[in-house]
Amino acid sequence: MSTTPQTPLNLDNIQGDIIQGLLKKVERYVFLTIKDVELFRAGLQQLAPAITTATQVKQEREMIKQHKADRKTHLLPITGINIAFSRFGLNKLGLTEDINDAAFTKGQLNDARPTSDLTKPGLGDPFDELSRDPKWIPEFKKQIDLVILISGNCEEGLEERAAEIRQFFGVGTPQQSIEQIYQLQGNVRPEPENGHEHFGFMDGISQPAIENFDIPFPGQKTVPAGVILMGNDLGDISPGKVPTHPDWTKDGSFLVFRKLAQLVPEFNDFLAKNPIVLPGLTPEAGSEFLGARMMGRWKSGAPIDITPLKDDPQLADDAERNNNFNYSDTLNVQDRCPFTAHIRKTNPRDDLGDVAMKPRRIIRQGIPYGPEVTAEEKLSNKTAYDRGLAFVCYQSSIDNGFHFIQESWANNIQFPFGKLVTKPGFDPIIGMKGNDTRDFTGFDPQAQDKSLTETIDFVVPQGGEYFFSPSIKTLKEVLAKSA
Ligand code: N7H
Repeated sequence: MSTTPQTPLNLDNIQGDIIQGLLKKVERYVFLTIKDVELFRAGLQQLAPAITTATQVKQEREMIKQHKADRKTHLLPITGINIAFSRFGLNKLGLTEDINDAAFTKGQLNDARPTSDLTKPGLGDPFDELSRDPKWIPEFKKQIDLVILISGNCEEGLEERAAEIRQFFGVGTPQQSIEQIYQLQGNVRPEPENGHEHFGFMDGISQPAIENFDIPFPGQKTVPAGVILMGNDLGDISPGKVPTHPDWTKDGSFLVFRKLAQLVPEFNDFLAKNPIVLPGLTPEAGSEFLGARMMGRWKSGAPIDITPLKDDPQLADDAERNNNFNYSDTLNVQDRCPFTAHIRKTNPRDDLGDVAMKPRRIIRQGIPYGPEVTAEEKLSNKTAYDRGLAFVCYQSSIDNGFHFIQESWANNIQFPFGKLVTKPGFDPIIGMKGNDTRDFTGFDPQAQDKSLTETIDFVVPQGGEYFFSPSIKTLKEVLAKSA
């Protein structure tokens, strides 16, 4: 626990999605370019008061808690709006100074292109051999200046807010100041899969707690606010560098967006074909076990570091217990959790220790998109409809956060370092190596260096961009103000 006195967060100045997440059953991401800067600024002045702040989200969460305590079952009509700008958008609005984040300045398209630098393999997205461009949908290869996030508990509520926004920016009139490049709408999956992503695993269980704001659950690590929010105490520094984010970034955060398609029938087919064989385990249970060891949690969300051999849905639902593990008893063995399991690769906890982990923490706020798997897809083991994760995460440094986690951990076959197995392999969920196949070890508790090869990617990046989610003050007093 830090003894340094810290300034409380100015929740009125922070956009609502960053530290707590907009409340949502559905969420639309609208990707736009600015056609006319001055008209856009005028629209932004109207939009700014409608942006959902962290204060509002905090109140809404309390309202929902009360609503549930009163045993009311109808959904409260809550909607939300947030906004974030790419470096193109900031430049158009006159903010051209260096924001001191290489990934943000480069943009995600450049970051996703294959590199010849073996020490910095980048995001590793599959690419077209001729153009060397990542195999993204064309919309994400265009210049995107900003993204507007609209959330709600139903389609109607969300559409009402979208119409309001279109009006601010004169859409469909001669005063139109923006043009839509693309939009993606996500939705929480229907019951009983509510809260689970498309591979079937419960998501959104582990987030860092923010010092001076959250009360951490047992095992939940606390990070200084500056790890997520720029210009805040401690943490808002790159290791070895002085904090050099410009003043106008204070209370803002970088928003990483990735459209990650998930090939669910193919993933399930892979599990079915490679069950873990143990005495007394049926092939179905062996497949479920393999999935749990690739993820580090059972589908219910129960962590395998605590319950390695069988699922425990009660543990999964218990916030006092479901993050209370740190691999400290298994630093060199994988009887419980493989070194390559998705949650161990992306948050290796005591494999690295608190000090090294702090600058690498991110807050994830994504939502699944696309329909449920159809009977026909199940039968053919082939994806016919686009579905996946609208991946969103926040951090005060993309270089230290998302970019580092993807490049240096998920895509790095030697990470975590210093284990008896010197090349644990890729993160079997999100590890990428361009157009090559990927291996991972540790899945078989009885033969921990045995390796499995994924010949196709079950998670396919289809595009994205790096954005900056400004404070309300910067939105009103800098971005919406005429130069
Ligand atoms: Fe991951 N999944 O639903 O299968 N992730 N993730 N992720 N992820 C986590 O602990 C998933 C992706 C992290 O603190 C869980 O909340 C899928 C990227 C981190 O112990 C599940 C995709 C990055 C954690 C998933 C995807 C991360 C985490 C367990 C892509 C960053 C917390 C639930 C389609 C580069 C680890 C939970 C911790 C957990 C899934 C992407 C990072 C189920 C499907 C791109 C830091």
